[in-house]
Amino acid sequence: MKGALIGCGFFAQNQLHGWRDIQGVEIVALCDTDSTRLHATACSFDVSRTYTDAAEMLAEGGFDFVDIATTVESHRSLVEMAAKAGVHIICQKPFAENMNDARLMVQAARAAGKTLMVHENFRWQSPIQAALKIVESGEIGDPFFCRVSFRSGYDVFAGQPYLAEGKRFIIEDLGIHILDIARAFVGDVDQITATTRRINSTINGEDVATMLLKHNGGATSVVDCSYATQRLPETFPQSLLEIDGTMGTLRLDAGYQLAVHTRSETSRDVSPAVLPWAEKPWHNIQESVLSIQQHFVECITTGQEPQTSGSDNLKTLALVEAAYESADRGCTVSLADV
Ligand code: NAD
Ligand code: 89V
Repeated sequence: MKGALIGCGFFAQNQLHGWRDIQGVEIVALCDTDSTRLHATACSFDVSRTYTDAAEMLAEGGFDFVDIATTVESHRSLVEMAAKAGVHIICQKPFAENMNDARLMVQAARAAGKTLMVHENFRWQSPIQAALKIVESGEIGDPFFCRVSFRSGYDVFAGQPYLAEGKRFIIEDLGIHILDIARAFVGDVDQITATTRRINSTINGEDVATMLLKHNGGATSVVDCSYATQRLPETFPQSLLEIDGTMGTLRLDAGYQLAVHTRSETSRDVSPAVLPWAEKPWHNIQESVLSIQQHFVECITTGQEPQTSGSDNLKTLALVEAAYESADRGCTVSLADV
């Protein structure tokens, strides 16, 4: 299977390592409007076809899928172009700038009959997958409470300076992953109530968000995110879990310690692998990049719908929009209205 990647920035380097680790996949073309980044990346990953214009690359073709690793402003036009060119698409999060764009992107891929998946990789982290397996097995019964918590003081702005510039920050960039994890554990959501704060006065957006979710199936979850939390040991980029079920509880604690309490108690270390190209503390995210890309390839091969398809991701994106609306208006927002 041949692929092309658009956007050779900070995070794309992980994606290119991931593609290189998947047997039977080859990235044959790269595109970036910044020719310095483009050529440095082409040289590191030994890719001979390079383009500064995505339309030109898509017109020349010669690949089965495109990996869109640019920031959100370009996602709609690139997804629509790729769909028109008749290739499968994996697109970074946040999927779109608004719900209207996101719906049109899903329609474009559907009309082309091509797979569209969102690179929503946090649920693919191996500690989260280990916890999901336990909940799905029924071991703790029916989950009625879920807390997904990401609290850190890590300087994300060093690697991703654009995160300090936008009017929106933590819900759109990071909360989107944490909300998606809550959906993976306890399903879709009816209502959300959120509060936000900006603690770091050198950035434009909010860096703390606390969200209360009422899920369709009756569970309640608390999703809390902060980049203003100085803690030792620093837990970046760990998502911690507390799930209470009718027959037991599950906790994913700091340091990737997974504990399950039913009639008996088990606890184990579920630390992610450190892949040869990975670097701590990012190894957890880096391993999930490989896993989600493997899932994408498997879905294309078997024709199955990806877990985090464009259409599935509309529900995560709607939660982001509803959370901002709730925080702005100081009220609970129904997802039916988003
Ligand atoms: P970046 O700014 O470092 O890289 C983006 C690159 O895209 C730049 O080199 C830019 O020149 C290029 N680009 C922009 N528009 C283009 C266009 N139309 N055609 C070709 N090239 C174009 O950004 P980043 O930090 O790598 O983030 C990229 C995306 O990845 C963001 O949406 C971000 O939210 C996401 N991200 C995801 C994770 C994750 O774990 N899933 C982690 C970090 C970043
Ligand atoms: O995953 C992300 O989207 C990243 C980070 C983990 C730093 O928030 O931006």
